[in-house]
Amino acid sequence: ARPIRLTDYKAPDFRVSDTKLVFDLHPTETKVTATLTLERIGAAEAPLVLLGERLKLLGVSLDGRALETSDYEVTPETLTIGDVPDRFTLDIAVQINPQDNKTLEGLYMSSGRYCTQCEAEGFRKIVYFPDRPDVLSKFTVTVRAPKAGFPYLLSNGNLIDAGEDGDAHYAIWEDPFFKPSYLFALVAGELDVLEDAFTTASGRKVDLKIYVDTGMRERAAYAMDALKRSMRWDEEVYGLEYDLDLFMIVAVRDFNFGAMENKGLNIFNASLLLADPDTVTDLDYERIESVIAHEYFHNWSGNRVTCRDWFQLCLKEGLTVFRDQGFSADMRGDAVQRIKDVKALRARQFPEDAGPLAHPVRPSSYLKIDNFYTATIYEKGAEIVGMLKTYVGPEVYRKALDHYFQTNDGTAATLEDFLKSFEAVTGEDFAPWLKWYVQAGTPHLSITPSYDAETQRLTLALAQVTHPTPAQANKHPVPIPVRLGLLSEDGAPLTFTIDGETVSDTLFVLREAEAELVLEDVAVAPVVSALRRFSAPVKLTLTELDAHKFARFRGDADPFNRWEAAQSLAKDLILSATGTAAAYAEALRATLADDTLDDAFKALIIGLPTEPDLAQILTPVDPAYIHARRSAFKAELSNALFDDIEALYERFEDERLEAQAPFSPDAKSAGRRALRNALLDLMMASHIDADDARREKLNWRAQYHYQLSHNMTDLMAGLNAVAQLHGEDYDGTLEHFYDMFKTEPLVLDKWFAAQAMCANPETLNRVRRLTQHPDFDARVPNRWRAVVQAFAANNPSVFHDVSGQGYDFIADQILLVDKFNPMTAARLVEVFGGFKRYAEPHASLMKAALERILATPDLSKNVSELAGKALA
Ligand code: B3K
Ligand code: ZN
Repeated sequence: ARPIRLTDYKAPDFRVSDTKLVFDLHPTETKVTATLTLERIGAAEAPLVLLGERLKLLGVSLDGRALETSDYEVTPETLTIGDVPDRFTLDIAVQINPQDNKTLEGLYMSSGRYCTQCEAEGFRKIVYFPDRPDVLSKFTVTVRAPKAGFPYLLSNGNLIDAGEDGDAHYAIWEDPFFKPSYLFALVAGELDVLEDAFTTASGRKVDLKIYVDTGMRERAAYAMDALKRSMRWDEEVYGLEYDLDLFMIVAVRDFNFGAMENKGLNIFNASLLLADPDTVTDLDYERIESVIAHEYFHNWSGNRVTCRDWFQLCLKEGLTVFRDQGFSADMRGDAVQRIKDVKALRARQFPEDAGPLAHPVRPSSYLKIDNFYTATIYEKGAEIVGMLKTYVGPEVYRKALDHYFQTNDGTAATLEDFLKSFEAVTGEDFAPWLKWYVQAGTPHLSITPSYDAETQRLTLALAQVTHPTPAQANKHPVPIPVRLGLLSEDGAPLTFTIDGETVSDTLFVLREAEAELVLEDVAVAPVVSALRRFSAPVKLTLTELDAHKFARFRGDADPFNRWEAAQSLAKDLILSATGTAAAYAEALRATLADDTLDDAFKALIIGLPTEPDLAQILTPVDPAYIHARRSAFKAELSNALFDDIEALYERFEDERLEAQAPFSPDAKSAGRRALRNALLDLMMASHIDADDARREKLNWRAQYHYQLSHNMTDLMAGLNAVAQLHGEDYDGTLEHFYDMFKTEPLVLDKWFAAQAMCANPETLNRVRRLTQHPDFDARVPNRWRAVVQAFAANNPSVFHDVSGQGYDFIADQILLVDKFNPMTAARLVEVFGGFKRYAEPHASLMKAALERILATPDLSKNVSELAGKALA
């Protein structure tokens, strides 16, 4: 297959000012008719090339005249009409089979309902069309289906007509906003609806409707609340209002990813919408809130201003992630949100950027764009917007964004257009920032301080380097905003003078490969707190004493760096074979006793770096060593603090039993639960080498926690505690859980995932057994991910078992799912991505698994692109 390249971009030859679609829905023989109003805007001799896949063409007419088969050419991916006038109307009729469509792209059936997923290139599986994001059209859609079984017929925009026709009925939807085909959506079937309304800042009333499986209406209440808060927030923070009279969301069970921002008709994976205390955890509430916001925010960043081509994907995704992170920070606290976002960035994006699948935030070529919905596009893309905001400050940032939305509204834009808005409001050249978009790899930043007590001067030597990545050997410096402050060794903030001003915090932008920064009037030898709030997505090496890290752990004024110092110390201590937990335990004890810190922050700081975090800094990676060292360190920490954490846990336990307050998902209550559950988890770690009395106590605690929980958050924490001990109770507890929730698919996903993530070696056989379980179905992406993805991505010590059986299992699963759902199968290839960094025999075994995948006949483009790159 030939790659698509950014440099080959060519503007479309035809405009489609108007698109009328008629759907006659049928499970295996749906008829789709498109009437397109076309106008030539390119070369006079250019033929009309429409894209289409897996379509049965029933007929084409041009300006009302039926075309002969000799008038056009059909290939498996195109329909080409050679000789067309400059303005004309084209009628196309095709037949498709939604029931057989297990790719979950285009029009497909889920739980007896019709639904669609078009981004990025799914519309071409519905009808022939110039299916590219820079062709914007006004859509009018007629949906026709039997009344029985399909009472709701939904599409984008406003309902303009509806009626009956014997046993069938129809609805006609008109979307007044020009949109690309990837934002088209249709849903038809039996649904329950939760209704509400929102009045915009300018006083317009918007009807809000969330459609869910019958009987699930109450579980949409939290999503509705999150939606209204998102709408208000976007008005207040970005000055952006909703633009239609109706906003609909539909939850479906079978979905390849999280959710989709179709204009006026968002479609959600049910796992990111349905919520109540008995079936979802606090983490689910948090994710639902942020994804509801994300898809809603796309209405401006994505829909009103869309992307010229798919290389610009991060124009909408990076910006929208940055916007949803801002929303979550306002809802739940900036420091805690920032730590979670950086954890996610490091867990997913940093390894990607350091391995064979590294690509720029704006890639330069691809085989399947589906493969580029990556952490780099989303998370690193968001970091770049964040750096721009840090650099220009919040007020100028808002002006630049106002300018961006005003000047690009109704168009398909590029990253250059985005940066132009920063240039327009500052008068500065933003070309250097474009390097962040076109250059792959995480920059390494080093800072070496030297203090002269006599002159009270602190000199910081800063340097940056980005290592070569595949197909990009030479790297250039990027602008790196470095926020930094000083503290004394006992943790008090320390002022200094820069540019004649006395401050305790400053922002320096490193633009070249090296620079020197001089801070004056530094009264004592300082502790340097650099890259505060993680002001740039880089790997920092700061030359400092461990005592300085401890000082920051105990009292950095920047909460992010306080957490960061703890993580950095823990990483060093875990990986050095001689590290002991004593001093670390003392600092953690002080942190837990600090009443000025909130519970959610404390819960985060209790969490040690994960095994994948540690794998990023140990070369070659030895998964068994990492697992053993981390467990030993955690056990030592647990033993050192046991009485404290137990007392704290008990205090919360009493409080919980006394309060009897109804469950609330708010940030404060969730933080309390997170802390109590983190304490439980840390207590459990002491089971290694524990005596009988301790073991019995831990068993009892885990069971008690599990049995006395009144919500899914605590229940899962209890189940995970039981799993960590992996004692006699484990199977019985799993059975009990299964019996309670066997009719709740979303909860069963948690049950499957908890087993797949259990670090006991026995899990290797268990995951195979789980794929034979009557409730397992590889065709349901949520269920498949709950077992297979959870195992490969979140259970490193077992996945990387020296036998190579974990690799074999995952390779088999990728090949199995690739036969019917390539998009979802390909997502999993990345778990083999970093194989070259692993110690033997892992590296060879992982490589063999990739080779076996790549050698399989009839592999999809999706999987072969990623497996090929991973091996290169
Ligand atoms: N834009 C969609 C992602 C589409 C993925 C297609 N493979 C959801 C989102 O980012 O909001
Ligand atoms: Zn998005």
